[in-house]
Amino acid sequence: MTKNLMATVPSQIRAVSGHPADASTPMEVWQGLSAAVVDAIADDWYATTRAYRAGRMEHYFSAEFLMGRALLNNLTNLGLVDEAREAVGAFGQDLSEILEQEPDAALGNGGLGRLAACFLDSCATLDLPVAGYGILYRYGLFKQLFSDGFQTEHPDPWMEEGYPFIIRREECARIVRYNDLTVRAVPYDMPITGYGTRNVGTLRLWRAESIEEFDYEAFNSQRFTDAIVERERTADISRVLYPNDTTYEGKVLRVRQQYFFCSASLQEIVDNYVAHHGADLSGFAEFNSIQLNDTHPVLAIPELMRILLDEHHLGWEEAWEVVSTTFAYTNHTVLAEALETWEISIFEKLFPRIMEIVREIDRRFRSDLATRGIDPATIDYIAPISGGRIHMAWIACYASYSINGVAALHTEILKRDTLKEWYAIWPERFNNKTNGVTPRRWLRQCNPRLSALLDEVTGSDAWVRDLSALQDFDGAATDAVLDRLAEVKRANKADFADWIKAREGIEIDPDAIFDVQIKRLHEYKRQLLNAFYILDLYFRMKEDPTLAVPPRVFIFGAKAAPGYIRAKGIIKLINTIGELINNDPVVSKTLKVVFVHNYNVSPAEHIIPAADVSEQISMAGKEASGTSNMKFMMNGALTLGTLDGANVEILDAVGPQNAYIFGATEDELPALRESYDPAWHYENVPGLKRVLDALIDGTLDDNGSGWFADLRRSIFEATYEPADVYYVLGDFAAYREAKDRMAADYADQRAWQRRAWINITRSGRFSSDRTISDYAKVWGISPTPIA
Ligand code: KOT
Repeated sequence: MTKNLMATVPSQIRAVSGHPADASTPMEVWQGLSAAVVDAIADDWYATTRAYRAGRMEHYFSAEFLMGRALLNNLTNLGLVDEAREAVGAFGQDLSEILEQEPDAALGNGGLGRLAACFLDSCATLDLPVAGYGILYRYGLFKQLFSDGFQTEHPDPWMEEGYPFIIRREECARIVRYNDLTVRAVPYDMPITGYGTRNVGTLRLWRAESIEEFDYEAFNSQRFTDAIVERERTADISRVLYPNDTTYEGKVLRVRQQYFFCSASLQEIVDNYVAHHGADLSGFAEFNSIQLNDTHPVLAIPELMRILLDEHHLGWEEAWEVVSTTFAYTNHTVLAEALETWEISIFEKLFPRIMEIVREIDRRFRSDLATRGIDPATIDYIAPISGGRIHMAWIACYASYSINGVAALHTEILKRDTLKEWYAIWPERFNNKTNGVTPRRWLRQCNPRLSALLDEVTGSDAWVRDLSALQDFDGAATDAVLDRLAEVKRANKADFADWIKAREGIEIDPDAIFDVQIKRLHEYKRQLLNAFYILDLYFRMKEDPTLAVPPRVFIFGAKAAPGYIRAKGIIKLINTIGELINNDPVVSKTLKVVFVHNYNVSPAEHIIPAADVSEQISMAGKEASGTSNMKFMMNGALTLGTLDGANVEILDAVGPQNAYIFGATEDELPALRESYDPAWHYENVPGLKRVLDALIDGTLDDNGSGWFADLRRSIFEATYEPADVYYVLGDFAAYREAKDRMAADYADQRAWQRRAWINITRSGRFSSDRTISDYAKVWGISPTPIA
C-alpha cells in the first residue's frame, strides 16, 4: 500500500490534469493525490465490503453526515502524511496548500451530523461491520458571509469541481416510488478508512435521478420545458440540505428526501439478505440492525413493513416481529420545536400505502396498549397518529428494541419527561450512550504538535486507538512536560493568529487568553450571555481604565438557520460589539472579538488546538450532549460551562478544580423560574442595566433592523414563551464571576498547564471509540478484521 502511493501520485495527477505533474494546479494535484489514495485502498475496501455483507451488519441511517475534508484524514489514518508531503514536494508543491484546496463535505448542520461522521471513523478503526446511509446533497449547508455584520447565505456546490472520494455505483441503482413520481436512486460510495487497520468501511449516499434523462414524448411534442421541469422535480429531492438544526419544518420536499434514502437503503439491505440467506425474510433481524439517527429516517419502519408484507408476503405479525427487532432509535434533543410530526394529508398524497401501514400500526398500538391497561388519554397522546398528525418519535419508540439518549443527564430527562410514557411501559428499552468524538481527526490530525508530545510521553501512538490509555499519564506532568505543553499551545495559537489574519483580517495577540464558543447559533446555547459579558467587560474597562484585565480574544463561530431572525440578531450583535471593541484605541489593546465566518469542520480544526477556554454555557437541561466540549478537552482547553449535557460527565472526569462550572442546574430551574423576574436582575445585578440599555440607546447600531430592540424585548416580555426563557439574566452574575476568576487564574501558567494536562489525559471516555464499543454491544456485532 505504502510504496504504491509514491509511485502512483504523478500518474494520477497527469490523468486528472492532462499535464505533467509539475505543470498542474494545486487543485489538480489535490485531485490526483486523492485518486492515488483511493487507488491505494481499493482492494482492501472491496475485501471489507464482501466480508461485512456476508455476516451480521449494523446500518446507520442518517439524513446528515458532516464529513469535512477527506484527504488529510485518510492520509493520517493510513500513516501516509509524510510520504504524501514528499510525493508532492518532488514537483515543488506544498502539502498544506494542496490540502487547503479541498472543499468541506458539509452534508450536515451541526452536532448530529458530525457525530455520525465520528461514528463512521470509529467503526472503521474498530473493524466493526457498520455502513452509513444518507443523501448525496448537491448543495451542502449554506456558505455564510457577513455583510455589515449581518449573516448572508450562499449556495455550497461542494462537488462541482469533482470529488475523488466518492464513487458512483450505477449498477446498484434502485427505484423509489411515490404516488406522484418515480425516481432512480443512484448510490455514491465513500470509503471510510480507520487508524491502524486495513478495514475500509462505506458511507453510501443516494442521489435522485430521472428514470429517463428526458421524457422524450414531451420533448418531441415541442413540450421541451415540461420535460425539463419533470427532470428537475426529481433532482430536487437530493438537491439541498435543509439548514435547520434542532428545528422541524413540515415541508413536503423534506419528507420526500427522508423516504427516498430510507427506501433505497432498505431495498439494498433486503436484497443483500436474500442473496446471502435466501428468500425467507423471517430471519432478517438476525443479520441486520438499523440505527435511526433521530427521527429523520423513521419512515424506514413502515417502509420495511411494506417490503416484507407486499414484496415478500410475510404476515403482519411476522413482519412486525422482524421490524421490532431491527430498529434502534437515538434521540438527540428535548427541544419541543424539533419533534417531527407530519400532516396525514402529506403522507396520503406521497405514499398512500405507507399511510395505510402507519394506520394499521396505530390501530394495533392502541389495542396493544389498551390490553396492557394504559389509560385512554395516555394512549391517545403517544399514539403514532394523534391530533391529525403522524408522530415520528412515537413510531420510533414503539418499533425500536433500543432507545437511547446521548449523555447521562439527557437520558434521564428522556425517561423523566420527554419519553416518560414510553419508559413506564418499556423501561428495558432505554439506555444511555454518551457521545464521543474521534481522536484521529480531533487530535492526531488537527494537532500534530500535541500528538508528537503524547507519542513521546507515552512511548508510542497506541493512544490514537485507545485514548483511555492516556489516563495512566496523569502523573507524567513534570515541569519538562508542562513546558513542552505550553510551547505546543503557544505555537498553535501563533498559527491560529496567522490564519485569522489571513481569513478575517484581524490581528490578535497569541499571548492573550483564547476564549472560544463555536456551535450553531441558538438561543438555548446562549451566545447572548457571552455577548453580554463581553459588552459588560468593555464598559467596566471604560469606567475604570486602571482595571487589571488579562488580554483576551473572544472567538465565535456560528451559523444561524436562515429563517431564525433572533439568532441572526445575535450574530449581528456580536459583530457590532466586535466593531466597537476592536476599533477602540485603548480597549482593543487588551480585548479583541473575532467572529469566524462560515464556521465548519475545517475551521474547527484550526480553532480547537489553539483554544484556552471552551465555552459550554447552554441553559441546563437543553443541550442534549454537546460534542465540541469533548474536542476542546482533548486539546487541553478548560471548560467554562453549566451542568448540562456531557459537561456533567466532563466535570466528573476532571474534577471540580480542573473546570469552571457555574449557573443554575436543571433540577434547580423549575423553582427558580417560579419567582424569576428579569426586571429585578436588570435593576440589581451589577452590569446588566448598562448592557441592556446599550441595545437601544444608540451605543450599538443595528442598521435600522430593529433586531437589537427585539433581543431586549425577548429578555423582558413574555410572547409565545416566558420572558427570558433561557435564563440569561438569571445566570449572568454567576457567569461573570466564573469567567473573571478563570481569566485571573490564567496568570498562574504552571497551574493552568497542569489542569490542561489533566483535561487531555482524562478525555479517553469521550472518544467515539468508547461510544461505538457501547453501541456495538446493543447491536450485537463484533470486530471483523479482513487482515
Ligand atoms: C435536529 C433536528 C431534529 C432533532 C434533533 C436535531 C439535532 C440535535 N441536531 N443536532 N443535535 C445535536 O446532536 C448532538 C449529537 O448528539 C448533541 O451533542 C447536541 O446536544 C444536539 O443539539
